[in-house]
Amino acid sequence: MDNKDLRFNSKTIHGGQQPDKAYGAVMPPIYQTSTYAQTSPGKHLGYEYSRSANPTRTALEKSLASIENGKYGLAFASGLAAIDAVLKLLRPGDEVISTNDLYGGSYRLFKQVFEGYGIVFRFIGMQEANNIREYINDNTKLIWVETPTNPMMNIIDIKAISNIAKKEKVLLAVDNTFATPYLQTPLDLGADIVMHSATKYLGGHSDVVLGALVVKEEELANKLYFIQNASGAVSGPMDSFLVLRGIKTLHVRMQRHCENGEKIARFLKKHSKVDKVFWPGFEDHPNHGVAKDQMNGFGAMISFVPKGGCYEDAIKIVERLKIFTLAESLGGVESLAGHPASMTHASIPKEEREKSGIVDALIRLSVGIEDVDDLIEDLEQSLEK
Ligand code: P1T
Repeated sequence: MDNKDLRFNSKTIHGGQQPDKAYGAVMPPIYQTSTYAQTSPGKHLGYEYSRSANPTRTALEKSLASIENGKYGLAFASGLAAIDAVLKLLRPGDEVISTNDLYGGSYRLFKQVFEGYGIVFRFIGMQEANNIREYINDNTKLIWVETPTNPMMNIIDIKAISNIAKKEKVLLAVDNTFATPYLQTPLDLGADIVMHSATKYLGGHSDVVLGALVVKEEELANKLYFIQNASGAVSGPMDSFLVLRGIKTLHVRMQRHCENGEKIARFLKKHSKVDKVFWPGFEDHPNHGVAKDQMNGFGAMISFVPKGGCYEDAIKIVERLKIFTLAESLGGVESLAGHPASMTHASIPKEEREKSGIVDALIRLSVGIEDVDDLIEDLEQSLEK
């Protein structure tokens, strides 16, 4: 059977994979080498130098392409390195329309690095897809969407945005880090580029930093491969192996993440000490209908604001947690709690942050796959004190 025809839960394990040619190893070996022997200049077994390509990275790139229903995968040293490669498709004067609620590091890369090279960024709310129309002009070359957004869990209608992008001949890139291809496949909804911080759910074990891009179009893939090789922020063999291993259990982990996420979200929503909870699975979430249409579940990322919440309340709550670890990042098997205003989104000026709802009292949870009753008890003790 061609790997392309497999269902998602088999693609995570077999997609794009073949036993290693040397000894039939079932898992691709970690080809920890920088270079490859040539019998004559340019005559080799397919690899010349590990910045250009490495067999372990190739195995991961094929897996990424398979699970995202794309054709070409590219692995980078981090999620931000993957975003950096996309932005290098642009030229001074080009404009980007981006969701106004996004990972603080992405915002920092846009504003503090690429604005310096003459790229113009417009950060807007995209919950109503038509909002983007008035920001599109002849210079607009890229629309950057995170959905669900980090950390407000806004849902953007990928198909609706893609219809507008296609008509206007603007590239659409979707950061699929929070959803993963288990929950949504943006390329099937019309996106041109899907991006991942594979550091999160794809790796899944909080032991690796890695980024990914997946595309369908050959011309776009070649431009990105050129940038990947020319700029050189590639993932190393060991890190590529770890993410490939992580992907093999993505579907079972995500299933439990989603089950636990839903229980925690509903627990928080009815808790007397909690004011607001942000999770796309709630029937009253503003874009719940879109989430139901474009996702196969609602994920395990949840943000909330404690009642009467101020900065100090939020800090006390996260400090008291015992099973949730206070840490940056998300998507690992273990539950994490974060304080976006002072951690992941601290690089966004307070005024900008608050416009999209990232108030000082906001707490973000990455619900892991522990026994959910232990997680609920932990939140209970932390909120009750
Ligand atoms: O950390 P890195 O692998 O470079 O990925 C950056 C990135 C990109 N996109 C999204 C949606 C992300 O959440 C991240 C990284 N985020 C965190 C570290 C965090 O705790 O939110």
